[in-house]
Amino acid sequence: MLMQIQVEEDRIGLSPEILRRAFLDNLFYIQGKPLALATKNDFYIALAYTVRDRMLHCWNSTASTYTARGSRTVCYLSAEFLMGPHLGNNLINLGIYDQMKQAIEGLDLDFEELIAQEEEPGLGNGGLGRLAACYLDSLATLEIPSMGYGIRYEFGIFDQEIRDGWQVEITDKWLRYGNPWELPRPEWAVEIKFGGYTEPFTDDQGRYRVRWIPAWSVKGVPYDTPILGYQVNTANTLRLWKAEAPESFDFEAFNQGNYYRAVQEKVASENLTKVLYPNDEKFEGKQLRLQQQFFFVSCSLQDMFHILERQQLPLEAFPQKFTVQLNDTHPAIAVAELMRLLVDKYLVEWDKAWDITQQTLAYTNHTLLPEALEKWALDLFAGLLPRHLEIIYEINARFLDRVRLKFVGDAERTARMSLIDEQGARYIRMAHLACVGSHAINGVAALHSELLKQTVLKDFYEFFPEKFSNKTNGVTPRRWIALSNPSMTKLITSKIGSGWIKHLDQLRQLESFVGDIEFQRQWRESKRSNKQSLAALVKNRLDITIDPDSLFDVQSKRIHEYKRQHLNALHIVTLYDSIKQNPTLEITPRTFIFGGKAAPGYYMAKLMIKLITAIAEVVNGDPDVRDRIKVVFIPDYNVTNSQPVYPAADLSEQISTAGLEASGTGNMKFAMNGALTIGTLDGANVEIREEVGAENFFLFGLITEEVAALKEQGYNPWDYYHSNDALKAAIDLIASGHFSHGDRDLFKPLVDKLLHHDPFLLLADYASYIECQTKVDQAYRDTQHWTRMSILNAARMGKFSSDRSIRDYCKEIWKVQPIEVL
Ligand code: 7GP
Repeated sequence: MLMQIQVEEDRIGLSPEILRRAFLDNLFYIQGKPLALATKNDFYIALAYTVRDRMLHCWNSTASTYTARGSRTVCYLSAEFLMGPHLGNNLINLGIYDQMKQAIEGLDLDFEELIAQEEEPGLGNGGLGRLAACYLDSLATLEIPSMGYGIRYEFGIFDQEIRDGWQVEITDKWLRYGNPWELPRPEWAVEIKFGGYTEPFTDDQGRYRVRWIPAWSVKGVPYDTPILGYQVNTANTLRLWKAEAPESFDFEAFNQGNYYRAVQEKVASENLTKVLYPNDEKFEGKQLRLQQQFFFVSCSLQDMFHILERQQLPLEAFPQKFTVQLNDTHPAIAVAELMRLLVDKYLVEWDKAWDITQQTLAYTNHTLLPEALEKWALDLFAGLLPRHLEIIYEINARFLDRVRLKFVGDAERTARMSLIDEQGARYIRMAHLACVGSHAINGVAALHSELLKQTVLKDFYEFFPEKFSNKTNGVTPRRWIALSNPSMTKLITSKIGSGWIKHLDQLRQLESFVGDIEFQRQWRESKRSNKQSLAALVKNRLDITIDPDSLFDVQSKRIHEYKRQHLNALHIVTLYDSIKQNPTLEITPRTFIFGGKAAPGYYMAKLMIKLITAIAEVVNGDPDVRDRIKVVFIPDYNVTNSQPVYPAADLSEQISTAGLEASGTGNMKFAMNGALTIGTLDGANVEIREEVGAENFFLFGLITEEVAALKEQGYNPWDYYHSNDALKAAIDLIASGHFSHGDRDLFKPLVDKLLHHDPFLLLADYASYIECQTKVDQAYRDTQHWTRMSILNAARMGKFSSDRSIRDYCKEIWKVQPIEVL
């Protein structure tokens, strides 16, 4: 019989007085420092433990409740979780932000400064990783039994510095000062095997079986982080795996006594979880990456089997106990690994194992870009996972038999759908594996899900249409409004109460205040104070003065040609050029703000950053411009640095080539915080516009079908260049060296690509974009009307709460119910 532990008031109490005592206690007993000797980091750690203590009893009650209720659990498998700093978020979810602020300020410490001490866990690149983080927040808030499974990278996404206008990558040492939010669980470590060969044998019951003799192995150690929901007792777990050398590995058995090579391999094993691959939407067929993928997938699946065992459930119960979501194809090897565990380890017969696998797994696709599609060279794959290759061959043989039966004589289709690409060098197609092994397949916005069915997954849609559905992305209003935008939060709550933080649809109630002059004034005041804060940050970090009364026009996201930051740049150059031609030109003063990282190996993206910073240098320094336009590139865009950006934006740039942005989630964060969108009909922009109303959205550009048709008929960017004087002038100015101290070569690759290929149709969309920007310019002058549009945007964003997305997944894919934790 377990004894109920005596929980001391100091560990759970929520009043400022108790919080203060607990904080000092933690400072003394955990950091070992009296007030007088403590550094800012000591204070931060003491503060973090004070908060963590208050989460731990929820965490333990949650675990006991789930065990007692035998809950069905959502397992979200993702190679990336871009969590952002935990402290502020946990304070919001515990509902003690103000009490803690009071407690800390009572000690004459700067509360915001301590919160800013946290090094965020940047364990993701961009949208896909941040989506996973928003989903964990919603899963906990909706009281859904769930577990996030991923990789504990020692180095997350690099820190970005800008030197001489260029991006420079700095190693992200986020664990340098320790991580108070995680608890290592070495007692639940698992072993992961790699390489070697397989051999058939007959077991003692006379069954034909296959044995995998691996060449090396690593140990996976789980590190658990509690994920607390908003004002509920539910605290779920994010379980991230770290690779370590195995305790005892009988390398002599495989290595003929080659001791040094074996030791080398042990060192290599620890490199497995060292670093996150910094590519966004570009596949790099590196062996270490495949090791990472298999490592965390196998760790997680083995963990699920252990849970099943601990709860004394039979193997058949696996798909009832667990529903596993594959966040893109990075964990798609789960299809083969689950089959291997069932068939080879647990001796389940193939058909039965296949049923379990399909019933368990579901797959989300996050991009249509062909360069992102994962396909592993067969030799590389075979060297690392020989048994999995055999299993994939078997899955493929059985699957293609069914294809041939349904589409008799259609050999081309069979070849297209094969799990193995055999046109030349052979590859394993991970998206195909994910589709075949899952019972559900979804895209992340309505348009994207349609395009999936019409393009990359067309054959699969025709084969099993019932598997396909859409789940439009969402973002958590806890971090992206309540925490990031306290002034707007306070204003909204003063009008409609605080229920909207959990039920974002309630924001609709703001519509009844849209004509209220006093409310409009307060709305503007809130936006202005947010702009002022961002201006102060920019001044502080970059020593650039920006005017909070100018229009803040923001594009922040990963730098990518398809996202077209250079189209935005062309607009700036056009404005600059018209001011130079006509120095008295009257325009709405604008501050152009950019932020985002480029993949280190993506030259064109890095050149786009250089172009923006080069334009900034010239424009900001030109006395003729007289502050009518300013350009700022905010370095090191990450979750922390993004939080003051969304609330300060007037205009949100969502200008990807139609059909290429699967959803976007920044678009949602901006609009929720009262920014208007200028955007193409792409990704979730389509649905945002539907919700907020076409009259409150600045639409421009070709639509997906027009993009396809134009490319089909033979697109020639030259025609646009020669027929549009402003466009020609802007491009010529860049080519002339005006922004590069006379250097005509610097931007040549970028200019040439636009003039000769322009795969993302900037030139085709330029005129429409500029015309739309002129409308923005005019609309902003009508302050009242702009305010009205801004309020309506925020009021109508209920659909884009990640709570709605998660409810859709729960109902339509995962079939799970909430379990209340008392
Ligand atoms: C992104 C998509 O580009 C973005 O449109 C979407 O909002 C986000 O996923 C979340 O669904 N994709 C990635 O970040 C990515 O790396 C390649 O995709 C697998």
